[in-house]
Amino acid sequence: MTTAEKPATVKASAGGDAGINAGLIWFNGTIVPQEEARVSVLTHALHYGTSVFEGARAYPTQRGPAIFRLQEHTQRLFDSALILRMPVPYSQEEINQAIIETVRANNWTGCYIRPLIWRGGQTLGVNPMPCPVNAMVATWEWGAYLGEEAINKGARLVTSAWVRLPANAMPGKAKAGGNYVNSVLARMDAVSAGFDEALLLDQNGFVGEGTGENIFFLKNSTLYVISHSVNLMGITRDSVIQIARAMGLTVQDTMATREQLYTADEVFMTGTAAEVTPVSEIDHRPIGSGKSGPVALELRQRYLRAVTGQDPDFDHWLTYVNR
Ligand code: PPE
Repeated sequence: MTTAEKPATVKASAGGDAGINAGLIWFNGTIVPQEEARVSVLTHALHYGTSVFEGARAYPTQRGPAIFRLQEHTQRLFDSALILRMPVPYSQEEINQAIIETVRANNWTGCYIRPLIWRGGQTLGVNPMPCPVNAMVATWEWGAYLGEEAINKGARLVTSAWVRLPANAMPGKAKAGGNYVNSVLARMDAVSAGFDEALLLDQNGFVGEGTGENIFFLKNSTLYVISHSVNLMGITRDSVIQIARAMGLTVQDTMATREQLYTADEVFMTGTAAEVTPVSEIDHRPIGSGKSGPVALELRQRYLRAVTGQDPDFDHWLTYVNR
């Protein structure tokens, strides 16, 4: 095995996050350099996945950086915490302010935003109740989630052998750290097999979601969006539904089997990180023309206009960082 083929092993005494430049991090109420935002190896969340998080983005606009749907992200973060019975030691307004301050402190024009709330170290053992609840907000620059090629040529998906979390096993609507082992397993298999992303089905074989995206498909001019069922209620999903309706498309919520995706005119995925990413192939079947679909690309353009403050109809979605 050559060095290049070796799997990455991280042996970093500093914690192994050197590949991410997060600059200044809001850490339990104060802004500190990334090197100082450290936790103990006996952190409960590290052992049992007892964390909840968000993924939001700030985009450059003519009026400086703006955070997209900030309150909706904070609300979902608190909903996730409630589901996991984690008492958050901050108000929603304090978390909103922490996010704004972190973007401002780093002078980003645009960035990805990762708030995280987790059970710290006090006792180890499954019961998290004695462990203090911590919070942080980190930001960094994050480009095309599945690469530029996935946008231009369309992403190539493969149905995963891993099933999307059954509702009575894990709370899929909580953005909880532990839930993401499901996504991690599916993503590793897909990438190792040469695909861009995995398609997860639910326990009954219906289409669930990607490892970090919701799924839409277009058939005979109707836009179908996979129903919430076991999936995360995506904020991008909701935004794209509203944008599609505003452009005159009929949008319908539905359950679907995988062959409905195979035979769709277009398929695309939505997510904060993925934005709107067209899908060109699933399980070796070309979707529609086998290229990025025109409706997906149009919705992507309109979404990018909305997030960058170029669509007055959706300006209420933006929180401007410099007021
Ligand atoms: N499903 C899952 C499982 C999911 O993780 C995301 C977001 C979505 C749907 C779309 O939700 P929304 O971002 O509100 O539209 N995935 C986040 C994490 C990605 C990661 O790799 O980490 C994201 O896009 O920020």
